[in-house]
Amino acid sequence: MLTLTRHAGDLSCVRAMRTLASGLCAALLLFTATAVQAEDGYALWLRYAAPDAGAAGPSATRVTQLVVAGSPGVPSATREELQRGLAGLQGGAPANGDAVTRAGALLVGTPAASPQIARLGLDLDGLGGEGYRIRSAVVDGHATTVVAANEDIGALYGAFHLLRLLQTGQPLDGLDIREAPRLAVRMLNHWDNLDRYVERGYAGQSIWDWHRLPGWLDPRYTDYARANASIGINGTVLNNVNANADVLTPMYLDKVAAIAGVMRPYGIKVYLSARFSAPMEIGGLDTADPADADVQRWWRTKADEVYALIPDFGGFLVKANSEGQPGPQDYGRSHADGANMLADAVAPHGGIVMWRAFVYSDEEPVDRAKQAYNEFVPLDGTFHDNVLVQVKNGPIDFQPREPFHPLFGGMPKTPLMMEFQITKEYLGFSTHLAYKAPLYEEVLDADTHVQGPGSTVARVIDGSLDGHALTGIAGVANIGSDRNWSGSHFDQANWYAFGRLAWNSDLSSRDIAVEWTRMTFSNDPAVVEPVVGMMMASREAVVDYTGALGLHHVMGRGHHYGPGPWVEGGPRADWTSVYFHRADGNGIGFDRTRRGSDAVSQYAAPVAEVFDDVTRTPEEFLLWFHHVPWSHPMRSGRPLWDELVLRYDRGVETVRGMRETWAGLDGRIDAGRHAQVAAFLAIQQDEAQWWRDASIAYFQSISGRPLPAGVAPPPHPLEHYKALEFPHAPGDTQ
Ligand code: GCW
Repeated sequence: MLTLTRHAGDLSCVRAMRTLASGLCAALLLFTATAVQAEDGYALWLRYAAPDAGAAGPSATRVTQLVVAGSPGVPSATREELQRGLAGLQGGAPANGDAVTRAGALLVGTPAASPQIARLGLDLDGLGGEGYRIRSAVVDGHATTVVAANEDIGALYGAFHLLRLLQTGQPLDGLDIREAPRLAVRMLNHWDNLDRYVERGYAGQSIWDWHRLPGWLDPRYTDYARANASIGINGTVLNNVNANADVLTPMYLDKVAAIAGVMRPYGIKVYLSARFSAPMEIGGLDTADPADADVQRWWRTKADEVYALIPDFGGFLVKANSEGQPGPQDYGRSHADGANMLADAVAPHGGIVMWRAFVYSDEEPVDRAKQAYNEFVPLDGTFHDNVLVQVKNGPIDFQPREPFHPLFGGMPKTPLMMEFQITKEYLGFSTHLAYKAPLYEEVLDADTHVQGPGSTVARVIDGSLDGHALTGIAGVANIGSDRNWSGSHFDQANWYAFGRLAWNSDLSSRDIAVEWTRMTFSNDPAVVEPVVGMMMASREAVVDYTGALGLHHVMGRGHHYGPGPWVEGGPRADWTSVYFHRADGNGIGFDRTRRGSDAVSQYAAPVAEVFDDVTRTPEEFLLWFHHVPWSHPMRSGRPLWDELVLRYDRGVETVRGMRETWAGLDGRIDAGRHAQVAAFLAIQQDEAQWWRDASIAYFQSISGRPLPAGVAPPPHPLEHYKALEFPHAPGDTQ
């Protein structure tokens, strides 16, 4: 469906038509109607839109014939996707064939399924099952684009790569591409409850419609699988890590099996979060002690039952002895005892266990940033072969900026899996535009120095540093039942970028933003450049207006919505803001140096030395590692207090600029998506201002310092901000 864009010219024309009933004007109006489609975001980056009028559109190359070798299952999914994509991009699907018979063909498959591919003798060594080659070749005398892989799933990934080339306007000649993923397990973690409530979800209900499953398979499941396969995601944990044991009952396992059936042709394995006490809750046992023979037998039998229904079931994700969840420590056993017991149950079936390291004890008085390391490092080397320890990117909890988690590099004998958060619990929920790829990139590129320079976090998790074959990465999903999947159009980019970096951690966040923008909005440089500019500035803006220079955990209590630097008291100190920022009349910041909590010593010596030294610590981590006076001189020459205040202002200013840039794109982007983004940016600007005002009001009440010259005072007294309440803010724990 075509809609008219609301150019000023169109409106004046409408006015003129009313008064003059001018036929000429009507013709002009039709003529100037641009091909901006009415869109709601459901298609994600798989819009396969025909070339934009007047812009450098998708590739001019036309595929004349489509040959996808192979039988049902993955090859059918590949064929359907290519047909759909080419039909959209070329304005009509090419002829299907069993073999290449004309120039301009696209040949996709494995040497085993296609004699024509086999005859080309392409070198597919080292690509594994998921890798692929894309080659311009001559097949039986016809110029052909070939997508070849060792296994069908590689061919599907190659097909998506080819579609990406076409969508982003790249020609199909002279191609010689070789791709294989760096990590074995690339997955989403849904924090979705069985009643469809999504913990830290801001995009509606869970997409898993448990009540209607297995009878009703929402077509959305297939589109979910397509979207994930397009970025190389090959696993999904369906339920919340704060798990309900019911998901392991026969009734729910039937539903899980139905979802697995939809995922299978797209190379996506289904996993479940397992509640450690399930043997008691649904198994009738009176203990969940991992050393107990009945408990071990229960899990083995349960694994057998799961695999009988879902032969390619991926395995279990476990949050144990963390934030009130049951676990092996309830019985005096270790995390390794618990993980290994479950690992043994799934091992005969080829399953894995992902055991989370997000732990901090109720009783420990130690700096929370240190606790996971303290608990897990002594267990290094004791986990069974099919266990991955899943570690959040930073030592606290998905803050807008954190230093990398010291466990990366601290457990060389254990494969560590990265856990990023795609949903924006601490970065403005779904209404703030914050492109998270620069955050992911910063962490992956961080150098642990454990084996000298170049020992990056990326090399820890891809196994190359310590020689692990079992490797993985997880992203806490931002997907829900909202029509646009992620709650906001721009949050789709975080899902997209997570998948792309999971496939290849060397990709740059900017290149990913360009790719995504071209596929999601337009190839028009007048759109791509400003949109990418907004995206690339956005995460730093959030850091600035929520608390820069290493401040962390300063948000509202419980729901985590909005500012709350004054939060204190309550059940535990390390759930308060004052615990983390430690502001007093003299200064601010958490002293994690050797003279303080000594968290710095959990890093390798060269890193520890930098973080321990206030003059060498990067300013973005200053208050993470140091308690410094308000007058501390910053590199800008300003005292810390002034710098902090100016950062708050800078954050608000960046959002104002983003809003202006977006307003300038009116008419170049379909009206529906443009309007929603514009409205969300207005919300973001108001809320950035609120964060800034409330934070300055609070910290000024502690520092007692005047605002730098020209800086506007907060419009309300501190008490106003403290009194605001948000009882039904979304996503809070239930
Ligand atoms: O980020 C915090 C969240 C909790 C979450 C927990 C975790 C699933 O506030 O909602 O629980 O981390 O990662 O386990």
